[in-house]
Amino acid sequence: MTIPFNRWPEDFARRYREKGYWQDLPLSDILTRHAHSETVAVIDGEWELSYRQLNAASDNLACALQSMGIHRGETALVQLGNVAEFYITLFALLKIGVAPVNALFSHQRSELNAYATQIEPALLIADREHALFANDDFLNTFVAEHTSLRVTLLRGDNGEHALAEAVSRPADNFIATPTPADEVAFFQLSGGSTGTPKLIPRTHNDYLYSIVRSNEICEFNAQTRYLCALPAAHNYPMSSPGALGVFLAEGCVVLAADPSATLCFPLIEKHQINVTALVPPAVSLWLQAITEWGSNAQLASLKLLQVGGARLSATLAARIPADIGCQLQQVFGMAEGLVNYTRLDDPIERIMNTQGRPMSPDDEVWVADEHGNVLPPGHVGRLMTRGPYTFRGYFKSPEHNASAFDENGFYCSGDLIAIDEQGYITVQGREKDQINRGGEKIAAEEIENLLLRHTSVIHAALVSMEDSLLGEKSCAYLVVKAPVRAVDIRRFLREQGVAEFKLPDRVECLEALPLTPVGKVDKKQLRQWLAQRAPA
Ligand code: J2J
Repeated sequence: MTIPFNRWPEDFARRYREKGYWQDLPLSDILTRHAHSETVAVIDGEWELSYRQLNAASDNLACALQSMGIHRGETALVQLGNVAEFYITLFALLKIGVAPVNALFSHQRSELNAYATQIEPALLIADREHALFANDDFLNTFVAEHTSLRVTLLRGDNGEHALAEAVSRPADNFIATPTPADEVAFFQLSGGSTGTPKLIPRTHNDYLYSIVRSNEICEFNAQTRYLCALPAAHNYPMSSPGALGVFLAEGCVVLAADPSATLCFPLIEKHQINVTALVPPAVSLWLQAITEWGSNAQLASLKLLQVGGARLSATLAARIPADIGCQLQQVFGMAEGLVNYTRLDDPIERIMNTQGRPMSPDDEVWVADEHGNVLPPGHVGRLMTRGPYTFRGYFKSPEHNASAFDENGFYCSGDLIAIDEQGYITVQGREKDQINRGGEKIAAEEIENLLLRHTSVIHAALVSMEDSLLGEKSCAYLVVKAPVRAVDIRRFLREQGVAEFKLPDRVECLEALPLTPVGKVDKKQLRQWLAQRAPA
């Protein structure tokens, strides 16, 4: 049983292998190559695991899952936060050829249902610490609704679903059964712009290459001590180079539950962290903390700060070397593949003012005008890309894929960019119907569909509004039958089981939504109105 996905054409696959990008190794090789190392791989609070222990724990879980009848070619829905079990589980599943969707810890009922409906998982791994799984009410409904589920393991459970028991039960004659390296290893989550959250099939070959290449550019090595403060399941702290880059290099990953300064600064000092990855709003909060506390002394070991996920302003960028006292690297990436980095030895002007350049010599990136013609350097247009680690289609989404790709397999990310004469990219805006709330992506259509379920709502449009800290927040413009308050709308959405960051920050009611000449909702007009109006 293999998971269907859109493959790269044969001639591309051959070229990527000839150039050594695709190594035909399973992703689990990142860990198993260090199986005998006593070096500390991951620190989660007081819990430290060496590479040998991490590998053994994932062998144990893999073996336990096999004995429960979970086998190669199946899928799993996993929801774990920034805890060591996240990596134990990921490697265990890779070893037995089970492809997970790693839901974010902020995801709720609506997102988990959407993912389970798409992948029909045999296995669910979640956490009793998540409100949904604190008791068995939701679990029972979820298992009843998703009839493919045969096994459930929960972190923090000490009964029949105990994950800890499966992790600690010694593996007995474990034989790894990873999927072939050119098949799906796991699914990444798309930031999305459509009604249902889309899944991105990632193969062992393409993902491992993105990690290997990221390590070369970011110079991760055995001395790397990386703080993972963004959600561990996100593509950025997972692979750019992220925790998997650190493991590949035999460095050390320290986990933080969130990127707050109060939590991260002491961890950086205690564990002598030398690199971490943030989104721009977290950088603002760090700078604010340094100003308030009058010192950056706790950050003395930090050499490199990666910033990405959303546009970093030049003003904020300039304060990183000055106030934090470390080097900045801009990262412009996407879970669909393409990752751009400023290089460590780039001129300072490039590092401050651009989002870097593609990491692979075989990333093909060009800028399209509205008719699909190539634009010359310096002109703003749509980002088009294909390459050795950029996917060829969303999972089971032929219709959406038909519009997201051109006839030559180039993916249109929905970003508006310019590329300069030297190949450096600046992100200028966005065409996709998405809100980037401080790096957290909200698909407008997903929330609009939920808003339309409200009995008072006739029309709904979710648009971005500028925010000094987050960059963007969301505003819901509604046409209603009966008056509604913002709090009611937010409560209603919460009841629909959607992640908290997707709730509109502001709600406005209108007589009618403005329309474009072709009759679509004129979101540009709505955004302009918001920009002109006083803050709520
Ligand atoms: C402006 N917009 C950016 C940047 C991403 C590394 C880093 C980030 C992601 C990520 C990732 C941006 N400036 N520096 O997966 O491996 C916006 C763009 C892009 C979208 C992708 C990685 N960095 N963005 O953020 O899949 O709009 O991945 O298309 O969550 O974030 O979002 P996502």
